[in-house]
Amino acid sequence: MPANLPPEYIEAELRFRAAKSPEEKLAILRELMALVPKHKGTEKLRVELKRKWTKLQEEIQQQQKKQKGSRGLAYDHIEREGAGQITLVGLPNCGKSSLLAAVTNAKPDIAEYPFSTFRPTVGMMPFEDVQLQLIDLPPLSEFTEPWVYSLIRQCDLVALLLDLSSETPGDDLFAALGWLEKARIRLVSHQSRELEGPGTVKRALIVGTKSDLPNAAQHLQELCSLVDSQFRVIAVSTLSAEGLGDLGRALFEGLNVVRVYTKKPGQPIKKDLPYVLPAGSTVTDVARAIHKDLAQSFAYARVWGSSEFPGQRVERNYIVHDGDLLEFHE
Ligand SMILES: Nc1nc2c(ncn2[C@@H]2O[C@H](COP(=O)(O)OP(=O)(O)OP(=O)(O)O)[C@@H](O)[C@H]2O)c(=O)[nH]1
Ligand SMILES: [Mg+2]
Repeated sequence: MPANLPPEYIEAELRFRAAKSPEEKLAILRELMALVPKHKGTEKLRVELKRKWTKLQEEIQQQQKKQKGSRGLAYDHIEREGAGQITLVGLPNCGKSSLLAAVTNAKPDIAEYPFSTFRPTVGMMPFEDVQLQLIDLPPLSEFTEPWVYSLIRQCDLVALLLDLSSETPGDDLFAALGWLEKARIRLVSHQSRELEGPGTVKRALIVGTKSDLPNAAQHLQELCSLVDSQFRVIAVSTLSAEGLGDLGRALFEGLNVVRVYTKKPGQPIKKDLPYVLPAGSTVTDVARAIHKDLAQSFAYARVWGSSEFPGQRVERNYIVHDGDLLEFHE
């Protein structure tokens, strides 16, 4: 039986053949499917169009998946929460995900084999009265996707993890720094005040992992003499829990922030949840964090903590310290 196709169909068919992108082809295919007359003579043709339709849809889906992977649209930014954002960075299998799982409630994938992490996982680590935001990342290697470096550039502190059971701790350190350098990221001491480029300069500290394994102590020594106080080095084990108790303070200190508490005049001296501000902030900065009008309107503040005597009256540009309690007077 002849198909008896209308001239519009022939015309659309020609456009279909000339179309380049799968999206364009799919749009014309829709037209073709609507134009083809529905009778016995076109049955084979309609099956063929349906087959093409399915194939094109699969092709488009795969293309979208690939683009998402390579551009990492979903992972380019992670909203900062808590007292600061810390990325867990290191070579494959060094124990990043294990550390996240040990100190937060997050459940990242952990495996004996390398390259087990392929997306970021966020966890909140409690430290005294604040929370530190940790981000577990895929490892540094030739396969590292650009979004990993984007997240490192945005964080407040890098925790560079190095496997203390590795026979070559020094080489590992230089390999990790080398990958970062290629992405124009340079790590400096957590105390460094010089954060000007070229590229991105990030404060960092080194976390030696798997300290329970043989030769870890010796490798830790090697590493410490190599970095020669350029970076603070802490040793931890998620197996024995060694060092995990001190990790919170080390990371908090690495963030270079201060916790400041406030109370209203006449209220008893009591520390509620703190405001977290960059180290070096003044009393006026604290007032601004509370409310922008207060920054304008207050006359002076009283400080309990870093001041010479409790409740001392201080000026607007007084620099606050971690743990200070402030009382604002209009
Ligand atoms: N003995 C010991 N093994 C550990 C410790 N931490 C991690 N491991 C082991 O090291 C292996 C790798 O751990 P992961 O946490 O998956 O390492 P990772 O750095 O996240 O690995 P990638 O995501 O693949 O880069 C696993 O077999 C862990 O059980 C530790 O403190 N002690
Ligand atoms: Mg991992």
